[in-house]
Amino acid sequence: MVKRVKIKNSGIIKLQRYNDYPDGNLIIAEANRIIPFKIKRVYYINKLDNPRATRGKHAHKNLEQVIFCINGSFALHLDDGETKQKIIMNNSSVGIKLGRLLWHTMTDFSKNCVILVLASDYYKENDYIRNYDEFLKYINRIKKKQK
Ligand code: T46
Repeated sequence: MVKRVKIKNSGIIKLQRYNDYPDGNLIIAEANRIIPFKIKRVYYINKLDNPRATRGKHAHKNLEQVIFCINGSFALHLDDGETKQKIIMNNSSVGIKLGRLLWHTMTDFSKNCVILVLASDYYKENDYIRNYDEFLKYINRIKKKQK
């Protein structure tokens, strides 16, 4: 797992963890506290048996999320339009914030990989930007407006 995230609108989120090995671990995520928003949706991705599978390849206009790898490992590729970073996700108590306007792609799933995502809103397809050139144009439009 990475020590520092250099991408805008992202960051590392470390959950409280009770290590009771050999009786297992207990890991806690509280909304509006360690998770920086009210959680409206939870989804998980499993059965990632195809080693060449690629998921994500999009950005969100407004949605905020925190992504965890709660079993196994995968590679998370982040891109804020200026900086790119690859993060190996392999620690179930450490999540990465996927803030607004962050192009993200997931690859290199281990066979036992399970991804858990906590999201600030319900599913809305019109919040997705699924084309990379459109993503760059969208960011540039926002930057111009902010000047
Ligand atoms: C994200 C990454 C990390 C729904 O109908 N409701 C939902 O809540 C979700 C998440 C998806 N869907 C539908 C939309 C598509 O027809 O499920 C289908 C697969 O979704 P998608 O191709 O967007 O899956 P991923 O794994 O590429 O992306 C997902 C989330 O969609 C996305 O918000 O940030 O995980």
